[in-house]
Amino acid sequence: MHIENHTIDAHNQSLLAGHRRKMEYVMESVKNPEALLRKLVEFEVAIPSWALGTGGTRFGRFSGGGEPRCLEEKIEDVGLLHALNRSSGAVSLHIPWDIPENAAAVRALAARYGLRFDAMNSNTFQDQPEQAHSYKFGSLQHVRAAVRRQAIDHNLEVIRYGVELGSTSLTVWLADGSCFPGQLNFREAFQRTLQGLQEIYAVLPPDWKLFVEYKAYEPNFYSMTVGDWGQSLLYTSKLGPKAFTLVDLGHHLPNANIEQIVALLLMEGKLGGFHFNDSKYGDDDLTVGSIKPYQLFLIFNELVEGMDARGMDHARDLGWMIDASHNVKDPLEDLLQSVEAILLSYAQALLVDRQLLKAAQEANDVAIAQEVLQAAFRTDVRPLVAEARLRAGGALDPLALYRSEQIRKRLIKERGARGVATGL
Ligand code: LRH
Ligand code: MN
Repeated sequence: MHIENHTIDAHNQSLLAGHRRKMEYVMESVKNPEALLRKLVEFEVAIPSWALGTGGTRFGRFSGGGEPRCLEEKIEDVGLLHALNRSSGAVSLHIPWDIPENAAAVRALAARYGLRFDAMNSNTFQDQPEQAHSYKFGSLQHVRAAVRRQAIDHNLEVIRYGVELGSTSLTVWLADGSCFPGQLNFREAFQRTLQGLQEIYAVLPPDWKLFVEYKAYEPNFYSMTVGDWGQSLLYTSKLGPKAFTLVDLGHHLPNANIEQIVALLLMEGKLGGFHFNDSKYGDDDLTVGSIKPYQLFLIFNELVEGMDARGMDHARDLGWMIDASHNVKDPLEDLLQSVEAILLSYAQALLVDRQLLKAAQEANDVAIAQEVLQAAFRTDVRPLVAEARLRAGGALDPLALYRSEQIRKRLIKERGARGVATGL
């Protein structure tokens, strides 16, 4: 499904007057708006290839129809998102759910939509049909060397696909752990896992990064062998300078202070990137910013402060990726809302008056410190994010245009109502 530029222009024309009025007000009330707009135009978020169809739970899955039937149609859908918001210029693939049979052709197709390939994701949490050894009791942690070998070889294969596609990073999320006390020797499981990661790290191409993603529980419910940021940091510190910790917002125990975790990982130079989503209870994989938008703002506040302290490039030096699952929303609408929420939080974090905040912190003026933060959080930056889209050639209101163009209806007509996309 391709959306014509003239369709986007006509949509923008219809909204321009109202947008200009809102921008006039924002441009007066915001310090240095042009610099902020440049940063927003540059900022892009990678779309997960496994979240372009309807997600489900063990209790059921309710397909919305028109789902991509192959990798090429997934790239088409990400291309559509990028045409609408000009901030989704990368795809993150999951292997073997999305094996590029012809990598050169897939790479060329993506380039036609202005897309590049972000982190590759390996999968040693499911048994594939012809697989020799089961991952029931783990992969890199497994007591049997043959299972560990199989898992290491899979990750090397994923790196090979990534090199062909121009990706420069691998995300390893391990479902490994235990469900009952006594099931696992924690020390030996850690050491076997570290050894496996070291073999993977050893073959990383020079310009690649290895992201080690942690998770507090599920599918194991007593221990996870990469269970929290501390354990991930232990691995990445022992692995070397190309290994970093990946923060999936849904992978924490209730009430964890994720913004503090982010600040400290950044301070250590070991923050690799994010899997953005939102949750109320567990790894709910809900729309970004739909449940805890203030937490997302506080995370971006630490990111802007910490990245500037290290002179990092906001758009390029960390992995910005979404990891969500859409049980009741149209997957493309959900992703449009998620990208929007990320850009809104980034824009608000850029508005924080750092001098005023520092002065309040130095004076232990707690009330003013809160006022400074919430002044930014309570600023309506939607016109700024829309303006950045407009300047980048996107739609002022991507969701409205997606609806008015009846894209889902057209996808169902083209692909049918029953197709099931690979992924979660
Ligand atoms: C695990 C996870 C991981 C992916 C999977 C699809 O919960 O967040 O990042 O491999 O979801
Ligand atoms: Mn994730």
